Amino acid sequence: MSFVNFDKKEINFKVVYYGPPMGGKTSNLAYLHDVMPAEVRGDLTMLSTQQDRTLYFDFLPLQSTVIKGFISRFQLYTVPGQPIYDRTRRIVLTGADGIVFVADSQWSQMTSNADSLENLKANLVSHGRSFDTTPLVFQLNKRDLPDIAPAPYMEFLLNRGATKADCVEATAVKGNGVAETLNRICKMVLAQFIEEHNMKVSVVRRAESA
Ligand SMILES: Nc1nc2c(ncn2[C@@H]2O[C@H](COP(=O)(O)OP(=O)(O)OP(=O)(O)O)[C@@H](O)[C@H]2O)c(=O)[nH]1
Ligand SMILES: [Mg+2]
Repeated sequence: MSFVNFDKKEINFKVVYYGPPMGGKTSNLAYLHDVMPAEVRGDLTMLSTQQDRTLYFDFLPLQSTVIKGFISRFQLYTVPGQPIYDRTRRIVLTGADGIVFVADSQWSQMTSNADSLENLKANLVSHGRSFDTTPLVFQLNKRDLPDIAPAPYMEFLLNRGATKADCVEATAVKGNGVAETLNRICKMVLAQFIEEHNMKVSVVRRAESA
């Protein structure tokens, strides 16, 4: 959940990159780290195996826009995609304000995408969260490869929540679609924060006038 530090005038948001093994989650953070100006981004922490598979998580903090005098900081995490690391995924998902689901566009990976999406839904439920109300962007990654599913087909398979999520086509290793994905999820997270904040204000006002 977003964390407001009134002393430092900061709001911290957590965005988790989720998805099937080898889908390209770590590649998203690696690209962002490479292209973001040094004054905007912190260090990229990667906890991986020798084969570059994420073992626990990757972490990249970014400083973003100012809202009403507060600096918003987005803390980007990836989960390990390999099925055996489910407990770790659940822990990393704790308190996520937004999720980027990095799907692998190769035909051979459609079952893996679907399994990972079901796993995400179950893990959100285990945190008492609803899949349909959590800000979410589907990134259709690896669009550079042959034998990929058409984007509308993938969108049909993945994007059937009550609230339709955004879909972005990407080639994370080349950086295509990576910034757009991040922009979209950050906007959704900020919009939800502002809406929730206003809701609380209006509830207080109603109580005062009663
Ligand atoms: N051709 C192509 N390869 C990609 C793309 N994105 C990632 N890869 C490759 O896919 C492999 C896995 O990428 P990662 O970013 O490590 O995937 P991950 O989702 O973090 O994997 P786990 O941590 O094991 O869950 C690497 O060899 C990447 O270079 C892409 O858009 N196109
Ligand atoms: Mg990884």
